[in-house]
Amino acid sequence: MKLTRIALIALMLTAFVFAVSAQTVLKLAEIHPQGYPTELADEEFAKLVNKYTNGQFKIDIFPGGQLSGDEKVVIEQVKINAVSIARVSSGALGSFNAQLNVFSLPYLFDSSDHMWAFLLSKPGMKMLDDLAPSGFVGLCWYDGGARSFYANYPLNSIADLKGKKYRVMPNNLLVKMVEAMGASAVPMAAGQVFSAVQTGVIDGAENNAPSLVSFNHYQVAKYYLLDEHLRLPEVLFMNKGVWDKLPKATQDAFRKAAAETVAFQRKAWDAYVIEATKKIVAEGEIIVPVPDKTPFKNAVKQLLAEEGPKFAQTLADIDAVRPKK
Ligand code: BDP
Repeated sequence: MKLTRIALIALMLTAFVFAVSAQTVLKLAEIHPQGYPTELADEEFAKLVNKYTNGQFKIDIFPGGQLSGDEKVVIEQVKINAVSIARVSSGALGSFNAQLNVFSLPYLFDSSDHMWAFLLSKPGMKMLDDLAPSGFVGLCWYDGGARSFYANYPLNSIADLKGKKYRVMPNNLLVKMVEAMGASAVPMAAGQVFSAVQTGVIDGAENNAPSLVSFNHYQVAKYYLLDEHLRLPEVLFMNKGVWDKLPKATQDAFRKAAAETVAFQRKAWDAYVIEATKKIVAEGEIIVPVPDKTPFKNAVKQLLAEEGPKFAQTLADIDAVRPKK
């Protein structure tokens, strides 16, 4: 009897010591390599989480698509908690959470300022919470700049897209967008684009300048037409089951850490857009500006008329923060 009690006390003591000293390690997946603006923000997030949880939580970052070069697979990994946290594009996440697809509507925002005015507004922040039914908790938004078409043949106007094959992220709305602009859409993972362009399976793709560098696409697609059809915010998010088990104080620490990385990432982003653009120009990329985007906007008018009503409230909220011209 006495022995059992001693054993019980010993067990409780061990459990207590373990609970105090145990460190929980969570994996974070990132498709971009070390030093890329979102990866730097992931690192900052990990550092702040560690600090605000007094070392109880450690976040291990797997950059450069180490866990998968396919963001769809990464999102599935977060869903089953094979990976607890990831940073992905809202274009990819839109296939898992229909509301996010509003960002896949072309020419949604007038500018980066407009996008951020919305993302940081109440309805914009609420979209992070609204990932819950998909099994995720949104932590914060990051900048993903503006996306434009690039190809392995000269690109000067929308007419040059006609009949060509362009890669899109696996998302039906993005397929429809590219087709409305006259090209055939080929959904595939970012990690496959380089060889697909190189071997002529596709003629081009669409992305921001930093991604042309991070995926080396500028090496095989020398023509970049700055039509800026999309501004897809990036999302840092995690598995909801893991989140729900965290004590409130830890959840607050995660939220505080995430919120503090936003300004950090935006600054790193702006600097890297300039650096990446300089790099691709130096490497021989032909960049064609598109001062008048009317032909592109006209091409997607019908699509917007069909898809817009699905996002009526969000579109009204986005309109409400549109900067005055
Ligand atoms: C980049 C995003 C990345 C996406 C990629 C893509 O940062 O998350 O995976 O585009 O096109 O801009 O798949």
